[in-house]
Amino acid sequence: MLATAPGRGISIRRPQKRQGVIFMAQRKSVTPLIGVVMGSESDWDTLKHAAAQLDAFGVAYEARVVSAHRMPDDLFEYAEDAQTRGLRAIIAGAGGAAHLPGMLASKTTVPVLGVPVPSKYLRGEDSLYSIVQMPKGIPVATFAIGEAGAANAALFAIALLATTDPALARRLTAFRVKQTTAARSMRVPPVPRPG
Ligand code: RP5
Repeated sequence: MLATAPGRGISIRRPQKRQGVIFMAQRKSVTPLIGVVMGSESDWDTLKHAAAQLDAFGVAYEARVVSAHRMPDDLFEYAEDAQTRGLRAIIAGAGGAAHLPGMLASKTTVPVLGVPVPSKYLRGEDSLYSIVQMPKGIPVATFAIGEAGAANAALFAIALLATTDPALARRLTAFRVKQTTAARSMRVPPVPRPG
């Protein structure tokens, strides 16, 4: 099966509440390859940057709220079904105690990419330490706090898929070349002469 469906229209649905789960930005009639899950709808401001990156590469994904401490049974079910549903990676973002990524990882062998969400009082340092400090045996690949981490988690997931999808690999290379070209054209303004 192709990992991506280039050229197909993306159907962005309005967030829709169903049994405590929010479904967003799902591609019609394409099996999602990447799960984007978060502990609260307040995390979407950060996780939407992962979704946008996946969209930009035409990678099919699903986005859901699966709160570890408020929906533990849903979390277990999501993790247990991930492999059979065809998910190739799960991007999991949470803030504060942030046990969502680690708990998901403990219940599935599908790679979990953790995104620390900025928190109100500790600016996401709590989320980062919580996600990155997994004890030996259950890994969570942990990214930067906030939107850069979310976008990079998506780029990492794309790189994983690209190992078996040459068309996607070419798009990833083109993306890198574009960034390089943009950086090479950057100029700094001249320093004003004193006096
Ligand atoms: C965590 O608590 C979520 O991941 C979120 O970052 C944080 C706050 O959640 P809300 O109070 O905004 O629902 O579970």
